Amino acid sequence: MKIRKSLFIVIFMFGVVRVFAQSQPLKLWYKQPAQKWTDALPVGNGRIGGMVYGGVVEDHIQYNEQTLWTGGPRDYNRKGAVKYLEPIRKLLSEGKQAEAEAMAQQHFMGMKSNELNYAADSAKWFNAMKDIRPPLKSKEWTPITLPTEQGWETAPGLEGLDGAVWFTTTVNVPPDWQGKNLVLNLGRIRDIDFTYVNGKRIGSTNGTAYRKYTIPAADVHLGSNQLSVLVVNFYDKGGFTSNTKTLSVYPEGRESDVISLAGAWHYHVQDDNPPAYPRYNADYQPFADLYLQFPKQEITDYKRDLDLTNATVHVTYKADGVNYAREYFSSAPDQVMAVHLTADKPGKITLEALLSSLHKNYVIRKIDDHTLAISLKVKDGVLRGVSYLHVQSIGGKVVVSPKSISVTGANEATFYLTAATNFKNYHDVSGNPEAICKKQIAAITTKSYATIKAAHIRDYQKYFNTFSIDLGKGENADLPTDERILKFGKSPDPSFISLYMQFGRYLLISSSRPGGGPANLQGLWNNLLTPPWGSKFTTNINLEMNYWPAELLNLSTCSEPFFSIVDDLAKTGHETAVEHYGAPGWVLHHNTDLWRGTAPVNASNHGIWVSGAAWLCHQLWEHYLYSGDKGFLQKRAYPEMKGAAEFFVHFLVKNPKTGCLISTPSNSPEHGGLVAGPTMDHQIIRDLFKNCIEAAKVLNIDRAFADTLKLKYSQIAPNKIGKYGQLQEWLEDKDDTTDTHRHISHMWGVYPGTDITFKTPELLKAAEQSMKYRGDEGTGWSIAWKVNIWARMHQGDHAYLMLSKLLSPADVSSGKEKGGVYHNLFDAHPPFQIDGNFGGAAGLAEMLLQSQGDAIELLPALPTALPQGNIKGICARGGFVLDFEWQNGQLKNVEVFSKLGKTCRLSYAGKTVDIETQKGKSYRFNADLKQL
Ligand code: FUC
Repeated sequence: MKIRKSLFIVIFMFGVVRVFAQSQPLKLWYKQPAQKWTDALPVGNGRIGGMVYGGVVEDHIQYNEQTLWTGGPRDYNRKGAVKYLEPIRKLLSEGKQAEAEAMAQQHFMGMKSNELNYAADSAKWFNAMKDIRPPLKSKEWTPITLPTEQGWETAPGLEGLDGAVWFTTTVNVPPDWQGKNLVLNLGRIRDIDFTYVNGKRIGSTNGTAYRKYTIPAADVHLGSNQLSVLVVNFYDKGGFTSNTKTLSVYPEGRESDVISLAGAWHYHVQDDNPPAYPRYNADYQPFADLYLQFPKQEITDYKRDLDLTNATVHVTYKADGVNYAREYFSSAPDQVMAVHLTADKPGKITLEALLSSLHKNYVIRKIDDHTLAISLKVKDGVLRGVSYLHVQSIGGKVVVSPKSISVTGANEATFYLTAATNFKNYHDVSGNPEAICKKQIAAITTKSYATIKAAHIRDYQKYFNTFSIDLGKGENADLPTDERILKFGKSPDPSFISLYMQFGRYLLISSSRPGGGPANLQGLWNNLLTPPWGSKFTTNINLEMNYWPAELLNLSTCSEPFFSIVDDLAKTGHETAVEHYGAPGWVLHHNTDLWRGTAPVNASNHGIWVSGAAWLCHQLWEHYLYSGDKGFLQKRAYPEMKGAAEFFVHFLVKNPKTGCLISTPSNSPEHGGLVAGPTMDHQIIRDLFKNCIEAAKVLNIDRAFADTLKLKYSQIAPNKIGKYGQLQEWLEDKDDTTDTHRHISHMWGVYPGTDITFKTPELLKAAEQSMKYRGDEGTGWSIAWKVNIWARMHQGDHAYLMLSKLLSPADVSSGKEKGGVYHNLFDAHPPFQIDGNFGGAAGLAEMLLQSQGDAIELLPALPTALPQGNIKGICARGGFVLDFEWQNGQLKNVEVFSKLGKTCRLSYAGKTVDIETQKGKSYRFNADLKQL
């Protein structure tokens, strides 16, 4: 076999050289530019992320910097909340859930930003708005098409706007309407409207009600009538949000005689500075947009791709006999995003580069003859951002104006983009983004594009090439990715599955790098000022799921940002433990953000969930199991695990009915309201106690504390089987077998926990029953979780079925909320949420190898659909890295590399072998697990 050198990579591990080949094209590719954001291709260096549209006449790279969020350092805890803990518990124990939730909502939820001043400030602001009379329309008014179903923010110029906006149009009244009252139908308006006809107010409504106003006949003129509406919007989506059919006017009683008002209107912003709306959590923000505008040309042979083997995006096309090529990447070593433009004939690169931003407060300025900058400030918060765009060209002419960079007749041109904010850490915003950008651009000006690109690829492949997978090639393998998605359910395409897994690894490497923050709900990529769920960190499944593939798929280093957010949360979470529970240690509820808030947020029926810290700690312990890193355990993980356990030692209370310890008040994530004793909590707390006991033993410390935990462990309410043979989600046997809720929290003990295994067959059977009742549909992350759970149950075909659902096309969905993939393989919750990408990649691995028990199980849940394969670099607990092959659904051979020199127990098809290993050595076995 001829070996292509470029495909081979050398990895040094404990002095041993391991060489992995990536065996098939690992590309996402398309025959057309992106139309939508979820068609665009992501690049990222763990801090600067870009979404490349690849348009021919206008290219667009929407970009992010990981630390640009709304808000600022503040106390998220509600002083005195602890006074209500016992009363809430008491109400719950008396079966008064509604009363408990009401009390908790009023007194126990965390503090919102600007909560104390908002009522007075907004009343004052609103009073100033509400009496403003309709101004006369002038030339300054901007055209707009109404309605804007997704809010006025979707209209150019109104992005992110909150405040008061006038809208106006003309109603032409025909002669036969004269003398009639008219009915004006305006649909839903967010949030309040003041509606005028010919300067006279005819109605005003506050809230989501449909607006249907009567215009008295006396106020209607024949011919032209001026309709003016002042819309006051306090936060988020604003304006006329119904569909086109709604906006209309007709004479009373003659509904069919309707004039549609949908279409051309004009607007004028009255005031875009309402007081900051109170928020529990901050939102991750888009940074800015780079536009590259090219001369109009007829083109052919367009292609756009993302190459996962070297983390570069390409656009190529032909025009006028010239081959054009663009290459894009985000470099970690040089901390810049690069866009490199070439043509195969000299002097053909001509374009204008522009920067803009959705943030209202932004300024573009010229830095020098090769550099343009954008400075911006988030609206509700303390963060500022700066970004430099620097160009280097060969041949041609470069002109930097105060607004843009133009390149004319160059042979090639390269743009380097930096971005930074004043965020230093969750309590320090004294950073100097200008200085950072300046330094980074200065550092690259002495380097060639080839050098910067080579450093990027070297750095990226250090991560990426620790693992490879080949599941065989299907008949759709050569199709563009968007077409491949559509065909996936219809004909086998195993290399699409391996591509999806490697794409998950690509996303983790691109969004989570040592020194940076963890991947949020959208990883690193967000184009909206008010993104879904704030694009923050949701901790009742989502943040944890982002890191499921890290250890297993040989990307342990990418977990560092996860460990660092835990370091922060253990500090802020201590304050919450004190203020809300009067407890030692630390607690985290179901959401956090850049500022590391840990208090309960949103509604009391799901925001009071106490097990976030304990779940995060599960992953700290897992890191120790995979890496054997005692220093990490001693200095970082154990103190945090201990803190989380101390909280629960204090928090757990005796259930008067059973005498067992229970977690109350809490919630089975987002299901069933505020309760005492959800099953998930008990599984997670048991796991935490067990791991703490084990860690104390490894470190030979805290014997007395470990004894306390042992005692408490045995007293925690056990998993219970209910009347339908199901695993009970709650203390009471009240599960509804027809309920297909997306959260499957009581399955935590199956995956990622180990409370329920083949050693507890009755419970495992009950868990399976619950999974069947819950069904196979769900949001992206829910389906991804199900892949892992069915794999843990050794039901490969069911796990595969779930994986196929995760890979179903999101863009042709029936309108029903279901998971799938967008054209760029981003996971659809819907909308986009990255956890499904990560959970899916981990789920496939879980089908091929498991090591949560006493042995490393090979092919524990191999589906019939994947009869052959070859995997290299998959990791197992105990410090082992495995390469193995299978054919006709049977193991062919396996090689185990030992990083720590521990005993290795391998198991396959009923056979088990134990071998003593030496650190840094490999061991080969045949299909019968006979050592070779
Ligand atoms: C939880 C889930 C939702 C979504 C959100 C970010 O609230 O229940 O489905 O994933 O997090």
